[in-house]
Amino acid sequence: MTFGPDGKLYSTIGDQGKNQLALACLNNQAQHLPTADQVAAKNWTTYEGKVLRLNPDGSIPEDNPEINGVKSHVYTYGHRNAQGIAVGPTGDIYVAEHGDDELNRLVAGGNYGWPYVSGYIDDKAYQYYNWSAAENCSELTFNDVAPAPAGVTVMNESQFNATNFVPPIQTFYTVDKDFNFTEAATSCGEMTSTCYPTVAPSSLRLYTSDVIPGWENNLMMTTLKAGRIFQIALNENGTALAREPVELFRSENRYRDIAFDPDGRTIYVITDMMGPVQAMKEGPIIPTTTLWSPGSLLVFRYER
Ligand SMILES: [Ca+2]
Ligand SMILES: [Ca+2]
Repeated sequence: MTFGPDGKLYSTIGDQGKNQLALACLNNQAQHLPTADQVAAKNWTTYEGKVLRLNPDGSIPEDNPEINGVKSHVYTYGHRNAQGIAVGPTGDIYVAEHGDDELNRLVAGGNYGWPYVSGYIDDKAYQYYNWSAAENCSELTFNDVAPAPAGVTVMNESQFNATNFVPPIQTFYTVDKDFNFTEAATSCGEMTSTCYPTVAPSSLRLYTSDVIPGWENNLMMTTLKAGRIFQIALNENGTALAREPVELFRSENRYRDIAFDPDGRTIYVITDMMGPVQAMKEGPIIPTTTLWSPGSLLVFRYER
């Protein structure tokens, strides 16, 4: 959650893992929008997979977008799990999305694609398997790498044609079409997803000081399974990256959140207590759960 420059609160809600794993038979709400009746009844069940814009007293701002004819707290939708949110140097708001591994710039009323699209509409490895719509869903065994069983409908990204679709300004890093899921499952077992090239973004913060050269007005994005923090420079109007992200602080740690001391040279990072991270070694990715600094507050200091 963050305050915007407009004095409103922006709050993210993930899709709650619906249509996946143990919750495969529950309908994913990320593309579902509230009806006028639901808003009147304060029924917020469709708010999963959204970014909300609220007055600080919790009420719906009068200038919130009207989406499909209904004004609600919903500011943007079609999100998977936006764990990081930050105001950028131009006053625009950015979210770092865990699970489809995107950096998004929020546009009022925008549809960010999930679960129909992950990253760009490019028909890479991702297809939408609608498990929850299968009549026999409870009898099926969930599997996110094998062909869909009978009853589960499959949709290619290119079949999604919402006019308000907003592509990410960067992905980190979408699994390609020729990725060998079987090989990853063999070498990584239950931690298969740790071996995908995606990074599992967690938090997002803006560095505003001029102390560290080249960092002013850059976004810093922490990641869980990749063991690194990405330094992200935006272009002048904040609509795209100015250059490739820079990878910092590589370790065997799951970085949960980052904060900057007002002195501009001290950087605080908290880590997860447990969980898989990509091991630091050459060759194919393998996971490790032996973390260097589990459940720690780390301090990095710029000395020059
Ligand atoms: Ca998206
Ligand atoms: Ca894609």
